[in-house]
Amino acid sequence: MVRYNHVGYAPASPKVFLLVAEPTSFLGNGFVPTFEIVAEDGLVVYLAAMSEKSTCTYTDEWVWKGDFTGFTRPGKFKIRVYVGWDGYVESRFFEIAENITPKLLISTLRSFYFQRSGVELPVEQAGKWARPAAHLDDCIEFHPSMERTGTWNAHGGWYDAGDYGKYIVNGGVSVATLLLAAEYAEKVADLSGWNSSGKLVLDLPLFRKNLLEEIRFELEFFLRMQDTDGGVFFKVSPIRWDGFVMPKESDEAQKRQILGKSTTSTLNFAGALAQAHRVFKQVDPSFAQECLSAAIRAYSWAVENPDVTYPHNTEGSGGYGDERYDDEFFWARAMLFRETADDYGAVLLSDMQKCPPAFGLDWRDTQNLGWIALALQSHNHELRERARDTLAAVADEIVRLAREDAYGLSIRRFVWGSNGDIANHALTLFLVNAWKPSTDYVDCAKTMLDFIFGKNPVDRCFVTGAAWSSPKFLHHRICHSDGVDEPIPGLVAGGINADRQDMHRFPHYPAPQPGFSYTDEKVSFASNETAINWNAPLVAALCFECLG
Ligand code: 9MR
Repeated sequence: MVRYNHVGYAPASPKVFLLVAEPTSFLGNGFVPTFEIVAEDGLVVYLAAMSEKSTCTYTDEWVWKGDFTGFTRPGKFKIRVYVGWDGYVESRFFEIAENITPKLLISTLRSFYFQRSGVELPVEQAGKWARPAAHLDDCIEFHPSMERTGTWNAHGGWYDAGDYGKYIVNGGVSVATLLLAAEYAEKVADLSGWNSSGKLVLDLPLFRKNLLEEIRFELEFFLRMQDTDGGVFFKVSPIRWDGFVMPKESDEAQKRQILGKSTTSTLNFAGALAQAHRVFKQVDPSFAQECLSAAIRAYSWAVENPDVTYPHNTEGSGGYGDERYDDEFFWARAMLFRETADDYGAVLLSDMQKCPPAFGLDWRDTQNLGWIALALQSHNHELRERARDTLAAVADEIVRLAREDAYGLSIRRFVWGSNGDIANHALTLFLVNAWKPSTDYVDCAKTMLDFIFGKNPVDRCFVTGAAWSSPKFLHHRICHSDGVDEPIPGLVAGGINADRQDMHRFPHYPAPQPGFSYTDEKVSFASNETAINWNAPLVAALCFECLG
């Protein structure tokens, strides 16, 4: 009945938890529970009343809120709530510690290393999750629909999710999101001298090195996916869906192929590689220049080929189908404008009108990356202020919606990958906070992250290896075939998905209400798969939380 962050809280973070009960329970009208924070030695260290109850529409629960933000002492504690004259319910022990967020940041970033395809993960780095190189993809054929002979080198890149596909559209938003984290990590190091303050909870130079290496691994794959005419192939996938086997066995069982070249994949590439120029120009100017030239060539291809659809073949791979191109054009143009100051002025104004910002990023709706690029560029102050004000209005709306919701969320539907949406809304708040500081934004974002780490209707921490309640049976081929009991750490499950597209596989969802649409079972690809575009905003949001 107690809903809280199962990993724990940083001392200075808001600490809000919930008590939930069915409306038919003994907790009738007018009853206001009290709660205690109990230390490991049994001593009560904090005591307060909970707020009046409200209701949660997606779980049909009564919900009371408890707040112990004022308690900041590091240690291990549990929450005890008195629910009657002599009855109480308790949480498990959780931590209050400075290093909670840095640890989560490092493990969620590291999950990208474990998603690497085509290379060996040696035991010195991967430990018990070491594996040999497979899916080299350095000499693969084109799908028959492309009517193209010959072979292509599409080596490297991250696996998308629990499957062995590699998709430019989803890789693009993911790598762009990590690039935002990298940009911010750089600024903090430059501006604050934080490392010398004595409060070392994160080894910033090392973290930045890891982050840039991981990003570059994907970018090098991206560069290989550009055709000689500037267009960018859409995806690399096996011919049929793989069973739950390791990459090596998948290689023995079947071939892999390149599929499609579309306007969306080409513009995703252009946007991400233009941003890569910004991030890498200090550390490796020639690589940065290579990224920018490739981005410009890709953008020119898209201008000449403005509505080339995605490959509709989904045998062995996901669709990532999207036939609206305005938002990708906006993203690519805004990032190129930021890097080159070339005159996209008039077009960008019309892009802004056509593509109002969303609450967060999505593989399909990418316009926020355009807005963010404009908010961060320095060539045109008027555009910058307009973008900042527009995004600030979005952040205000996120906070308003989150305050209305029993669990503190601004999403209004749980879709496939809802944890990605939640992390993305948090990331929007952190980003806007960078130019318009507000504790409302930061507190609201942190509360959303609490949801991902346990304060949710299904009483689960959604990130592998992070807490006692973390997923054990992720829909992830490697996790089920590597012979290691523990799943690869740092992977976020898609989470609650009211659409339950996997009912034909007979998953055991705990209750019929939409808020209970999650189950930690391998068959539940609709709620229990992981994907890089859900992990990336979580990494970025944690990065902002740590450094900001
Ligand atoms: O995240 C994608 C979700 O928005 C779509 O509704 C769903 C069905 O098309 O596909 C999801 O993406 C999957 C992709 O197609 C293949 N790799 C696994 C991805 C996560 O489930």
